[in-house]
Amino acid sequence: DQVVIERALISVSDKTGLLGLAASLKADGVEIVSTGSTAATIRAAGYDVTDVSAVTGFPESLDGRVKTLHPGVHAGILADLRLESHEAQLHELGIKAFQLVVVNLYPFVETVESGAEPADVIEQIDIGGPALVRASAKNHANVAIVVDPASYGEIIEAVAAGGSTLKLRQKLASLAFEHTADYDLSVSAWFTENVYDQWQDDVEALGEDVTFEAADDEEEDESPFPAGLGIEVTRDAILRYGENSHQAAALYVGEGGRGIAQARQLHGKDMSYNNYVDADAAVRAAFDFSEPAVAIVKHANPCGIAIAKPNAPDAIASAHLRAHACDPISAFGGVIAANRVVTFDMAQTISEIFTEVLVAPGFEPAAVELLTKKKNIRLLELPADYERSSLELHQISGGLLVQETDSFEDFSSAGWTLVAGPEVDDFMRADLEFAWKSCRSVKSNAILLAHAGASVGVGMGQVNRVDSCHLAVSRAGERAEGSVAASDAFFPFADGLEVLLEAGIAAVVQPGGSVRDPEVIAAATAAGVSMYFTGERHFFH
Ligand code: 93A
Repeated sequence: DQVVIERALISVSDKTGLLGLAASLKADGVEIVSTGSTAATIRAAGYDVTDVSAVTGFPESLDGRVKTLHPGVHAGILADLRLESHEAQLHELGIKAFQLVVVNLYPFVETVESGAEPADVIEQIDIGGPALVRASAKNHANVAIVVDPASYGEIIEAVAAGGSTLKLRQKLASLAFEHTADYDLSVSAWFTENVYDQWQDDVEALGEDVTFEAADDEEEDESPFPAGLGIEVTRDAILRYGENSHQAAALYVGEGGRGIAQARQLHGKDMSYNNYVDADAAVRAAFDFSEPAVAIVKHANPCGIAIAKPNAPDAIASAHLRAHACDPISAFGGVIAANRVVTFDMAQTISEIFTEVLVAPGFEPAAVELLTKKKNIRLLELPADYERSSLELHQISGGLLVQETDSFEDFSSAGWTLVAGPEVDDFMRADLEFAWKSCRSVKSNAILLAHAGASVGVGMGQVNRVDSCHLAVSRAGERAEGSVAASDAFFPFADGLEVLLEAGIAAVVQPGGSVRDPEVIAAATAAGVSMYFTGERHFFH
């Protein structure tokens, strides 16, 4: 099992003991192949050395990133010369085998410790070196791998004694894999820490305060928008992370505001970024109604909205039950908003459904007592005089889009125009008004089917209206029959409406205004279904 050493590959960053090793190998007639500065060091001491580029026929390139990563090198290391086939292939390919590989890796840890910039640290992640080490260690039946100058003495002795023994090569292989594993652990640890540090830097860069200053030039201006926004926000909390775990995030709160950002958390784990986004969407939906209302939101879209008659017994609990019934599958893990105090009955139902956040203007003490027994739910109490911001800000790269909030003030059916079918009765009119309002908090393209003050099918966020119709109808199932439909914007063709008509909807409300309105009206008329135009659309993105 002794392997005679005729050819060695030496590629070392740490040149300790290198010349002693080279001198001894040369004295024993070993051919040495080396990379860049290793070859230069050996050659400068007067020893004969072959450049690795002469073996690969390829220059050391990409600033040294590719030196030994070449089949001319790796086949010479990985050939198992106990097999005739391997020997024959090497011969055919004109590749000579190595019996000794001496490598130590780029000084990654030392570079990190020197406080180098991340880009310089990354350059010190050795790729070719570990490949040499692992290949040699795998093929320890044929190759001795040395990763530490402390082992040079042992290998020098072995060469002088006629070659490496299997026992020595096995020991060296074990050390080699330990070495590359340690190395990779250091690299991995650096990534974790460095990414975390960058988060901290990002958060620091966010600063404590952000002020949208009024611009100096006070031009005469008719718009509701001041030249500067005059909104001052202060960092309130660093969130665990943003929309995803690799995004740093913080909550900034406006002075004197009364929105979701100022809500008081009564119970549960810290609020996350997504919790806030969903809670805001849920509250926005529930607070569009003056009647007791509940909205259940997932990924910023309602999967159930319902209202109850103000004088109904436990109206808010009933609104919740009916909102939940819209789409119980999606409601799992949802964020629930109520626009009234949460009662014990409502709490009891919710305690049986996995819910991320429950937000409301208040909670009955018995409801809090029950829900605080649940570890996973977050309870959020809105400021007593909760108010939505009157402006909506949407960040785009390099700026902010600002718009007035799309709020319902007096959007009753009184201003609608009947364009198809007969006038509806009061019950259906109330449902149409409910559907129209609810549909406003569904992301475009939005189609919402409703019955008796509750959504029964929601089609949201699709890139065409036909798909939203299909989605709403399929979610409603049999409940589509006899329900009313609302569409956040006009039907550009009759196709979407036809999906709803086929499902048996009884009435529809939509903005109107498409050049193809006549076709859409004709489809509703032919089906005997009442259709109202509101003249106003409610996109929501
Ligand atoms: O940049 S690398 O990942 N690409 C390679 O192909 C490669 N081959 C050997 N680093 C590579 N090496 C490493 O270069 C060795 O692990 C050793 O640490 C270093 C020796 O380079 P030089 O002889 O130029 O000092």
